[in-house]
Amino acid sequence: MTKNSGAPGRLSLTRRHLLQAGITSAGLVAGAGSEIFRPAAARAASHEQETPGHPYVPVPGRPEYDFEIQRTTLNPDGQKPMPGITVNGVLPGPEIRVKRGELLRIRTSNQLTNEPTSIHWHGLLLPAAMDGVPGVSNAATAARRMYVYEYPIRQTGSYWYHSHYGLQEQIGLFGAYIIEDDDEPNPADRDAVVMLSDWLHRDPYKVFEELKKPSSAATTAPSGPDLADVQYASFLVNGKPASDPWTLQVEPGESVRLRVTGAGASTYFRVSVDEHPLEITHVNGPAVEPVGVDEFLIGPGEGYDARIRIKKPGSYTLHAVTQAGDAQALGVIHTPGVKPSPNTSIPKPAKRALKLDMLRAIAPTTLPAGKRRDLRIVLGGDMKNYIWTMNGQAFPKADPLLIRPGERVGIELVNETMMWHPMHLHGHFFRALNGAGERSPLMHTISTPPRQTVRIEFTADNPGNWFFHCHNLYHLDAGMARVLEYEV
Ligand SMILES: [Cu+2]
Repeated sequence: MTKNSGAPGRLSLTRRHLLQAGITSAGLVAGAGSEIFRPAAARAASHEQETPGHPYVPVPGRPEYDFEIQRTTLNPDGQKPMPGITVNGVLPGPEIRVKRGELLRIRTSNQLTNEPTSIHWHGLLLPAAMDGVPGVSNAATAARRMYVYEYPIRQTGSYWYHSHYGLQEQIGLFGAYIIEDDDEPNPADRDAVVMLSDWLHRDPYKVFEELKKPSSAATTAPSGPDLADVQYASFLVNGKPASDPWTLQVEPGESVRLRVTGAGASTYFRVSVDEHPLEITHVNGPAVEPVGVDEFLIGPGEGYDARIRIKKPGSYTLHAVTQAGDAQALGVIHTPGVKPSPNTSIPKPAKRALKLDMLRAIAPTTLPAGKRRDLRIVLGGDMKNYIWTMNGQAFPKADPLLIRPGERVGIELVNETMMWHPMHLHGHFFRALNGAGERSPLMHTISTPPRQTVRIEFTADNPGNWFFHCHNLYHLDAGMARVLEYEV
């Protein structure tokens, strides 16, 4: 059974156990009593108890969360108190941990006095009105107003949530979102969330303004790839800096699933663990055929679950090195009785690094038959004015991409810029056409390297208006986005 390190106290019994024990699923949440996790067990029980003479009909578990979105002073690296916006005052926000088949409700209360907010559930297949993108799928939640998100959980894996309003994500409004699988194909003895983020000692809106000033932009084209356009003060693992690192205690012999999320606003990280090869078991949520590597690159909005086997007692540093290679976030994994001792040296790039063409889904992902529509999208940029475009248009001054229900939509993403763009599609999984044929992996975010082309395809099976955009927050705000709209 999986031990959920750091999770608010949900029972980790499987539904099967509960059914065997004759307990209704309302019992699933009984006993969980933390502040941020208020079960609906009491209310649910009055409606959902088995009645003599009536057949037993399973009902979904109904986990509920209360999110209070607040202004907070944050000082994660201990160097400079900064204004932040968080859920329930913590960085990262509280972890959501649910199971497939449940009906999740999150009550959000926007306690900001002068600013709207909106929460996006990143990678979730949900009804469009729950997607949390102001002006695309939802209205923003105004200052001092509430909004209740509720939707069924149709998938499993590691995801996250974050603000989709302005640059709130950069200053703390994000958290982990885990969906457990009772029939996990790539199990581990223990799991741990590893959220990688970047932290500024400046107002991100000022940083953005400066990027937009022609004087600060590069006046000549860079000769090589451009790996970062924002200078950060610190890089964090689960909100903790390298100087006071996040730690995880494990047992020798155990397998540990690290649920690594790229929660930085604009940073790509190279991730490795000292003395431990990594097995990539899940990408962007779904399981893949486990593949052995020594490091992987993860960008904003991407998710990779890496399994390690703790061979012997010790202290092992998890490194998340910025793509530019000049700084790192780190965490320490250690066995009982061994003092966590961070290795602060920056590892050199490993030879055995994960590549897109190494990924294979665990089962065929071939799309059902349907009319085909092919789109070609050129990712472009005007660094002088800091405008980022898709087919020459900068959102919101951009045409929608029209698709029809049931179509198979192919998209060729042609990156003509010198930067990486993690392109994220809301509300759907797409197949990354990486040469794996019928086993092409399912993803919601795919990195397009500088001057390269990637191809994806998906079935238009979730009508609504859906954002498709670069998950570099500054590129998004500078226009690299489009809306996919379903026409009839
Ligand atoms: Cu981008």
